[in-house]
Formats: sequence, structure tokens, C-alpha cells
Amino acid sequence: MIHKLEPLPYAYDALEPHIDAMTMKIHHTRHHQAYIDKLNAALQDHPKFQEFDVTTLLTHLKEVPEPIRPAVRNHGGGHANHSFFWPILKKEVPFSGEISKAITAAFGSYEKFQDNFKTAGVTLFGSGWTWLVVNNGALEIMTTANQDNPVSQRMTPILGIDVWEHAYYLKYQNRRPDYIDAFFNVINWEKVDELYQSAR
Ligand code: MN3
Repeated sequence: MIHKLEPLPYAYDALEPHIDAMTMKIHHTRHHQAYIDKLNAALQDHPKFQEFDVTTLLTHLKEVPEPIRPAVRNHGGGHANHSFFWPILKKEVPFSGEISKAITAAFGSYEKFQDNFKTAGVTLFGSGWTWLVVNNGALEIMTTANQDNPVSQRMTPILGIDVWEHAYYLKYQNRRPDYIDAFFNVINWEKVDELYQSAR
């Protein structure tokens, strides 16, 4: 398949003031598009691997030919991560559903979950992602470097935040903690609940 950029499921300014429209537009039309273009370029001479969706490629990285494996890992990962990220963002969705009970049970309270998730995001050195994953049925917070995705480690992401500087620098400059605080205002808990229920 030729990988393509899907439109966002909302307007670029839909997450204002927490995540600004300019950041969303550049992030989607330039950064995400670039990962897709480079993934397609890497797969160009490997028709067998053009048949698979990006999650399949990332769960079978070891079977991807060595010369293109880093490109599939990085750009395929970039495509998968951003495709995952956009739909889990929405303003004013209350913390609710099965996932709210599971988070409270796993971390003690929503506030403790936020503390742990924020600490993981703030202390992640360099570029990467912080995730809430289902690992053998249990909820865990984890981080990945660069554009690695938890599926490559047999874990199922249900929530994630992009902590690359390009995700927040225009509005928050170097203040990653403020960006993570803002992120908690735009989590689409309905979508996360859906992902949680199908991951169990
Ligand atoms: Mn990004």
C-alpha cells in the first residue's frame, strides 16, 4: 500500500488554547507527512512489504530487510505514532468509562496517574513518547525513544503523548511540563476507553 496522510478528525484550532492551531497544522501537514513520505520511499523497492499496514510492519520489524529496517522503524513508527495520537485528542471529554476505573485501581487515583505519567514524560531525555499501555492485561506507563512504538515490544498503547519539541515548542518553548499539563485537558477518554476495552 501507498501510505497516505489522513485528515485530522477535527479542525486545527479544535484543541485551543491547550495545543495551538499553528503547532497542530505544522505537526500534521509537515512532520507527519514527512514520516509517511520517507516510509513510502523506503518501501519503494520492496513490494512484498508494501502489502502490510504500518502496525504489522512494526510488530514484525525483525522480518523487514536490514537495509530498510531503520527507516521502517523510524518513519513507519512516526506514521503509526501520529496516526494513533490525533484521535486520542479532544477537548472536554470527562475522565470516565471502564478505563477510569482501571486507572484508579492501578495507580491509586487519577491524580497519582497524572503525576506518574507527567514525571515519565518530563524525565524522558531527548525525543520520544510517553505511553499508557496494556501489558499482559495490566496498565503500565512506559516511554519510548524517538518514534519507537510499544507494539514492537508486544504492548498495546491506549494513550500516548508526543514529547518531541516539535509537538510543543511554538507555544511552550522549553516548558515540557506545562505542555504535559495542557495535554491532560485534551485527552479523548471515550477513545482511550474504546482502545482499552479492545486491548483487554
Ligand atoms: Mn510529532
